[in-house]
Amino acid sequence: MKIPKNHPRYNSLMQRELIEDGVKRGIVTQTGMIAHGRGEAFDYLLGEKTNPEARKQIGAAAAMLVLAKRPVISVNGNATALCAKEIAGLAKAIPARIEANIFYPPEKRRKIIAREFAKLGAKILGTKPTKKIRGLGSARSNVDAEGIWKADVVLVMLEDGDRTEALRKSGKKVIAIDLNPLSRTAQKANIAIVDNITRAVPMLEKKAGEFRKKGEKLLRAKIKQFNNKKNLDSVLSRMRKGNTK
Ligand code: PTJ
Repeated sequence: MKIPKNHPRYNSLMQRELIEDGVKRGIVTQTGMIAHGRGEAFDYLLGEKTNPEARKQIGAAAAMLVLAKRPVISVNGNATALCAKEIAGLAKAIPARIEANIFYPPEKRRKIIAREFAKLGAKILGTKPTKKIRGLGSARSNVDAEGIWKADVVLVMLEDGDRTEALRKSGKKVIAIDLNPLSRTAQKANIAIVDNITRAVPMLEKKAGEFRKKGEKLLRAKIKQFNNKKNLDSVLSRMRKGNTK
């Protein structure tokens, strides 16, 4: 379907098309459509815009990514379908490695995801995972020895479950992008960005570019000032008040 650019719900409809197309091309698991619908509902409650809390969260996250020694951006099917190009741009700006990590079979989807990034000139990890993150029963535990396994900071997006907790238990810092402020992922992350990945990733790229020119002291201060729980509480009260356009 050709969506006219001036359609009031253009962005939202475009995202549906990308997910549908991703399913057809084997990038997105069918359950990814349910995850997307859940995200749409939360995004609606946020007025489908980046709110002041998210701006703070993005600032702290960009500082953490720029200061990291081995940052890794973890991508699944939905993230790839919605914004592979923007993720590749963010990885360059930090700089960070990208690793495919999926929950649902088939495992060959890791290769399909890697091919999508290869088309954009980005070589990613995760097609031959040899290490396992402890405490996870799912395929999400399978990680690349040179990627998530050795990472000090991992950026996860568009997933809920127990991975953030397991990554933190293994000594890593976790930044999560999740539209649900109540999800386990958002609650357990060091920094949760409650925003749509299609808006948050380009903003993170911009901030990371700016922060690379700043001193370490200022970036450390940004992280120190940040309080994940306080920000999530503030997002929740914004949603309850009704933040529609
Ligand atoms: O790893 P894969 O490719 O096998 O796919 C895994 C999915 C995405 C299917 C799986 O992780 C899943 O079922 O996720 P959940 O439990 O539905 O969690 C997805 C979370 O992402 C929910 O909290 C949604 O609100 C949120 N979400 C959905 N769309 C977006 C989003 N957050 C940010 N931006 C979005 N566009």
